[in-house]
Amino acid sequence: MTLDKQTIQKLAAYLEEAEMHAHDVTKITDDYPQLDSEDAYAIQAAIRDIKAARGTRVAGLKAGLTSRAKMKQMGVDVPIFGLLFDYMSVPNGGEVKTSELIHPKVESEIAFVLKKPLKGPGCHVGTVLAATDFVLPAVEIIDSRYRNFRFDLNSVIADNTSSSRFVVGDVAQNVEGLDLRTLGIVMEKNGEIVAMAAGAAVLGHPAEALAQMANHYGARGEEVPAGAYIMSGGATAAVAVQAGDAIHVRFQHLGAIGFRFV
Ligand code: 0L1
Ligand code: MG
Repeated sequence: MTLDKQTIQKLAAYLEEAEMHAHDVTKITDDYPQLDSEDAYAIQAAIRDIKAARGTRVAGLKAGLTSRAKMKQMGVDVPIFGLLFDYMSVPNGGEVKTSELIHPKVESEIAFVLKKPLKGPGCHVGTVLAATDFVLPAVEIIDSRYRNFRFDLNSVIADNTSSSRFVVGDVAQNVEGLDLRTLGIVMEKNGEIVAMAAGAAVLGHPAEALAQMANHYGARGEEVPAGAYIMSGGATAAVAVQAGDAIHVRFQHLGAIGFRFV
């Protein structure tokens, strides 16, 4: 850690205010280049506390930067982890208000709900599958608070990994007999295919993202609790959207998700 408590609070308030008022800001490492990943996760936790004081609750967890392409772009080989809040949930078939967002992008993901807690270190794909109650299709709407979506790793961790909105599909499946690596996803914007993927695009297996998440929390003496809703990270590329766009995503074995930007 390089920052004191007061600076952590100040930077959390700066990013949280940008999110709530949908305006972009300069990245925090411009002013604090020494900021490390522990500072960044502390800022993210301080954002959670600001929201909790207002009655906002954590609705789930997410892994980000889970595709090789995004990792290469950021020069990292481990994913990052963020929080999903109650007001971020958009119903399947619903609408997302672009006036509440800065420059949204959509990415398709496989989500997990756990029946047992996951406690690292030592979690792997097998541990995760044994602890999984069911999987669901999901779409994440990411919206960096940083100008032009430009950031470095620690800035984006602090900015709660660009969490903004998420849509959960209606088809829950047991993982037994389901090969999440080969599960196909086709994403359409306004009736045109804009991205395609298989589950293996996420770290070779989407459950690997949860294993790394559990190991990350485990190193901090925390666990991923039973019942948690967890998004494993974008399998498809993130596609920019604007008001008027309609998104439709088909997931093999898991049904479809559709919603609009207004
Ligand atoms: O969910 C994600 O993979 C986003 C992580 C943060 C990077 C970005 O905003 O693209
Ligand atoms: Mg994501």
